[in-house]
Order: sequence, then C-alpha cells, then structure tokens
Amino acid sequence: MKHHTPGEGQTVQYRTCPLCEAMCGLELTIADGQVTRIRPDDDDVWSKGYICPKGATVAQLHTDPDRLRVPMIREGDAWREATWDEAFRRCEELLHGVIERHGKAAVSAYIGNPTAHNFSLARYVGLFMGLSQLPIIYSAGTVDQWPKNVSCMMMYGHMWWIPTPDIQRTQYWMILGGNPQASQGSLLACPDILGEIDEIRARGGKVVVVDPRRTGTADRADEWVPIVPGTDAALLLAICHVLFEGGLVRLGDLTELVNGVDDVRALVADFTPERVAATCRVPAETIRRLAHEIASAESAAVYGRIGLCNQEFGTLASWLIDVVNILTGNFDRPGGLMFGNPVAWSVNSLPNPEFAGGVEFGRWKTRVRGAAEVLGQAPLSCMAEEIATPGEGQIKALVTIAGNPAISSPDAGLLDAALPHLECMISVDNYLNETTRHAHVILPGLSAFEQPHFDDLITMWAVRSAGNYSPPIFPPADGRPAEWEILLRLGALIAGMTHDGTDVAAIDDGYFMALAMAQGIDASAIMDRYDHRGPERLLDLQIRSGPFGDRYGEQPGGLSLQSFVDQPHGIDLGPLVPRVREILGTASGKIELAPP
Ligand SMILES: Nc1nc2c(c(=O)[nH]1)N[C@H]1C(S)=C(S)[C@@H](COP(=O)(O)OP(=O)(O)OC[C@H]3O[C@@H](n4cnc5c(=O)[nH]c(N)nc54)[C@H](O)[C@@H]3O)O[C@H]1N2
Ligand SMILES: Nc1nc2c(c(=O)[nH]1)N[C@H]1C(S)=C(S)[C@@H](COP(=O)(O)OP(=O)(O)OC[C@H]3O[C@@H](n4cnc5c(=O)[nH]c(N)nc54)[C@H](O)[C@@H]3O)O[C@H]1N2
Ligand code: SF4
Ligand SMILES: [Mo]
Repeated sequence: MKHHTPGEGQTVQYRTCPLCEAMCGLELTIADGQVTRIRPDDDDVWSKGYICPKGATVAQLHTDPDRLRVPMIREGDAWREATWDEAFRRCEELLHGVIERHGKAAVSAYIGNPTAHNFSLARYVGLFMGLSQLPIIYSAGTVDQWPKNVSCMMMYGHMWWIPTPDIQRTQYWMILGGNPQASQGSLLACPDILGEIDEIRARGGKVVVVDPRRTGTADRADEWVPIVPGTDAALLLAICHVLFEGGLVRLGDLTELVNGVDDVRALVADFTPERVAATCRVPAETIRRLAHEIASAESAAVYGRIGLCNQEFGTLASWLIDVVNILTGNFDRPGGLMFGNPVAWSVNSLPNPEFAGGVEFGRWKTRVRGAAEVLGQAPLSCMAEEIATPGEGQIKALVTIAGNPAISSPDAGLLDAALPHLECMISVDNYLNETTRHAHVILPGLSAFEQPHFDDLITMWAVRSAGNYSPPIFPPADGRPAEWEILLRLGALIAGMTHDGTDVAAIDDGYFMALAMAQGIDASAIMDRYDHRGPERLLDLQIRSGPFGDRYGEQPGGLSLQSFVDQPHGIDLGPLVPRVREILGTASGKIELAPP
C-alpha cells in the first residue's frame, strides 16, 4: 500500500469525508497545525482508495476565511460578532417574544441536507424536535426523497428503512432517475459507483439507465432508455403487467410474507406496454424486453432516485420500484434490493411512536394552501406563503439548521422575499449566505476537522456493513459549543426554558437514557462509564447496542467505539444480509405490496 511517509514535523491522520454518501476514506498529512495534503486512504476498508475532487480539497472548508467561527448578531443591516452567551440570550429574547405574542404555532424550523452528514446534527436534531415540540416543520426531505419515505412507510411500516440495490453482487442493475456519475449515489451508499457499473459488466451482467437525459452514468452503462419525464410509473406498471402476463412472477422465500399480489395483478391489468408506449415514448417491445431481462437475470436490482421522487407520479413510481423487485424474487436477497445493516444504528431507524397505530396522511392541512401533511411535514413549497400571509398561525419565528432554502426551495425567490417578514430568524450555519443573511442570529458549528465523524443514517442504505471513526484533528477554540449543544439549547429555549436555566448535562443525560432504553439497555448501569457527554457517548451506545456490538459486556468480542478508535482504516463487517423479517413494522407483519 502506497502510504505517504510523514516527513519531519509531519503527522498522518485518517478520516472519512463528510460531504456525501460515498463516505470516502482520506489520508491527511498535518504539519504546523495545518492539513497540508489530502490523498485517498488506500487502506480504508470501505472506499479502498476511491475519492472525488471534493474530498481532496475538503481542508479548504476548514481554512476558509469566510467560514464563521463566532456567532453573528444582526441589527438592521449591520452584522456584529458576539459571544456565545450574548447570542443565546438574543435567541431567548427573540423566541420567547414571538411565543408570548403569537404562541408556539408561530415557530417553525427548516432542516437542511447537511444535517444528515454532520456528526452532531444527525444525532441531535431529534432532541431539538423532541424538546421544541414544534407543530409544523419543513425540511429538504420534501424536495428530495419524501415519496420514497411514504412508499416504505406503507409497504414495510418504516419510513427510513429504504432498501438499497446490492450493486456489488447484482447481475442486472436498472437505474431510473439517478445520476451517480454526478451525485456519487443517493439512498445508495457505495464508493465508486461508476467502478461498480464496470464490475457488473465485467462479470457478464448488464446495466440499464432510464433517464430523459443521456447522462454520464448512461454513457457508462450498457443501455440508455430515454423516457418522457414523469412517466416512469406508467413504464413500471407495464413492466409489472408483462411479469404477470408472462408468468414471470416469482416471490420465492417471500411468498408467505407478501400481502396484495392479486391486487397488484388487478391494478396492472390494463397497463399493457402498447398502452403506455406513447406516454413514456418507450417502445412496447423495449418494455417487454426489459421486463423479461429483469425476470430472467440471475439477480437484478431496480433502483429509482430523485428523478422518480420529484415528479408528478413520484409516490407511485417509488412504490413500483420495490414492487418490481419483489415480484421478480429480487428482494431481501443478495444482488437484489436489501435493507442495510448499520454498525451504529441511527436515531432515524427507531420506530416512530407517532405511527404506532398505523399511518394516516393529511392529519392537518397547511393554513394558506390547505396542503395535506405527509409523515409529519408540510411541503417545503408552502413555507414562503406561511411566512408571508398574515393571520392566525402565521410563521413569525424560523430556525434554519444547515440549510439554504433561499436557493434550494421550490420557487426560492418567494421565500427569499418572505424571510424578511420574520420577527425572529435563527440559523445554525457555518456561513453567511443567501438564507442566513436574513437571520437575526447565526450560530456556527465547528468545522469538520474540529469534531469527530462516524456516519449512521447514511449506512441504513450502505452496500456493506462497515464503520469508520474519525477523531477530531484540531481542538475547537475554548468555550465553543458543538452543534449538539446549540440544538439542545435552541430546543430548550423554544420549550420555554431560559438560557441560564438550561441544564445541558441533565437534558443530554435524559436523551441518552431514553435512547439506551429503546435498545433494551438499562442506562443507569452504564452512565458512570462515561466521563463525557454528547454525540461521542451516544455513538458508543449506537455501536455497542448495534448488531455487532458488545452490549456492554453481554456479547464478548463485540464492538464498541474503542474498537474503531483502534482501527483508523475502519472495520468491515461484510456484505448485506437478509433482514426483512427483522425490519417489518406493518400492522399485518407482512410486506404490503398494494397499500391503499
Ligand atoms: N433547483 C434545485 N433545487 C433543489 C435540488 C436540485 O437538484 N435543484 N435538490 C434538492 C435536494 S435533493 C436537497 S437535499 C436540497 C438541499 O437543500 P438545503 O439543505 O437547503 O441546501 P444545501 O445547499 O445542502 O445547504 C447547505 C447549508 O448548510 C450549511 N452547512 C454546510 N455544512 C454545515 C455544517 O456542518 N453545519 C452547519 N450548521 N451548517 C452547514 C451551508 O453553509 C449551507 O447554508 O435542495 C433541493 N433543492
Ligand atoms: N456533487 C454533488 N453531489 C451531490 C449533491 C450535490 O449538491 N453536489 N447533492 C446530494 C443530494 S442532497 C442528493 S439528493 C443526491 C441526488 O442524487 P441523484 O438522485 O443521483 O440525482 P441527480 O444527479 O440529480 O440525478 C437525477 C437524474 O434524474 C433524471 N430525471 C429527472 N426527471 C426524471 C424523470 O421523470 N424520470 C426519470 N427516469 N429520470 C428523471 C435527471 O435527468 C437526472 O439525470 O445527490 C447528492 N450528491
Ligand atoms: S465522493 Fe463524496 S465522500 Fe467521496 S471524496 Fe467525494 S465528496 Fe467526499
Ligand atoms: Mo438531497
């Protein structure tokens, strides 16, 4: 292995790039308190030397002079730096003022995408929500994967267990509405996906890309199938039609576990390839051939991503992806769609008590447009009008967490124009940008190099069970709270506590104990093992009570955080394993193939 030998005064550290789902291992050379060189970590058990150009330049985020390092308070048009106490007191004044004048319903939050990739935020956004009990929140999720969350909730009883294509073992991969050549994969964590496409082809398999555009991914595949945007559901219905018509349906081991096969048969009866061909502009013979190829492949994985979510029939298309896999026996088995098996469970993987009695949509409607809530959220496209339209329930205070909705939300100009109406806007963000320029207070997090890293949420759809712990490289400046503490404090302020009266330690202990309990671990017996709080303590719990963990001694030889500290290139625990019976949370205990 071609490691860089550190020179005089240099040290080498390894860490995971936090920027995307590929989770690449980096080798960093450090000299004079600076990261002077970044190369791929060839020994990383997961990424094995793969990185992209962003990974090699991630140090520039740490040194960027524009990155905020102290809280900022805005008065009129003028920004000034503030101490942390001052900033939190200002947040208290603003939040409590809004709640006094307009009630809690006037407070909302927007949760952005980097939350999922950040060591503190990913683990503590749940505590923020639990403490604040905000009636309505918004997130990047509703302009990303929400339709998939819906279909998984209805089929498997859990919105975050999203099955992933087992591309390292499949013989046939069909990609609809995803472009890993640009994105590096999404709801599919795997390093070097284009390399995997080459591997599938090299072992005699086939890769097909269904996309209106001829993408870089399509160029790397065997076949590109152009399609009219928004018509994938029709294509997939026709593929199902052919499966039934040709006697190609094979449920295999899942036969007893699947409800609704006859309902699907009836639903697809009219969707012949000939009937949908003009709509999709995919020839009927191509549709028939694709259905036969999927059914006859030794293993096949049909995968849909954002192009299938953000379209008129996004929920139908997201559901049908899984239906095709299940009908062809390509579900919960190697080479098909499989559920991940994370080394460290994510807070998102816990059952949501809100849906214990089954899922219901439209439990409330947005005030202005009357849009139905879905899985507890209103569409992001409603946020601007909820801020701008006067009346009972108007949003007067907004907390943004690692998001830039002034450019990422639909019709973003409307939101940009609405944000100045807020009486209170607080941004947990590392930059002064299009969104945060409207805030009254900006609370910056630490740089990636000043905090540990260990992915959890993303590994729910990773192609292998692997984990890699990255220690911080540089200590944060004295007295700087990490983002977990910022979220905890903001949640407490919204809950009515004062800044001075917030007992961070007690709240964090309570959170830890509740999460331990959810794993069947008696927290009182383990609390005194820890001399620190926050996400690192939680990570140890996540690993120890996870599938490979030592359960605090009950499972000798099992893993703990220390096991990963000792292995700077990570620990690989193997490929995906069948897990559907463990994961199913539907009332029937079965896969609902044809939910209402
Ligand atoms: N036109 C168009 N719109 C889109 C999309 C599209 O393809 N086209 N994609 C949609 C999708 S899939 C998504 S996920 C959303 C993303 O939308 P958002 O999540 O709203 O936007 P991002 O640009 O990911 O937000 C990055 C913000 O987080 C801050 N940030 C980065 N790292 C950290 C950190 O470690 N801590 C903190 N506190 N802040 C941090 C940055 O400064 C920035 O303000 O956009 C959606 N909108
Ligand atoms: N460099 C970089 N990488 C990123 C991000 C980033 O901002 N920059 N963002 C990350 C995030 S938050 C996400 S969610 C992922 C998204 O990752 P992907 O889901 O891979 O997203 P895209 O690369 O936008 O590819 C979507 C594809 O869908 C196609 N498409 C559009 N409409 C339709 C349709 O109706 N039917 C079909 N079949 N196809 C359609 C588009 O032409 C496009 O090729 O990327 C992640 N990776
Ligand atoms: S592919 Fe993603 S994780 Fe890998 S180096 Fe690039 S940005 Fe980082
Ligand atoms: Mo996204």
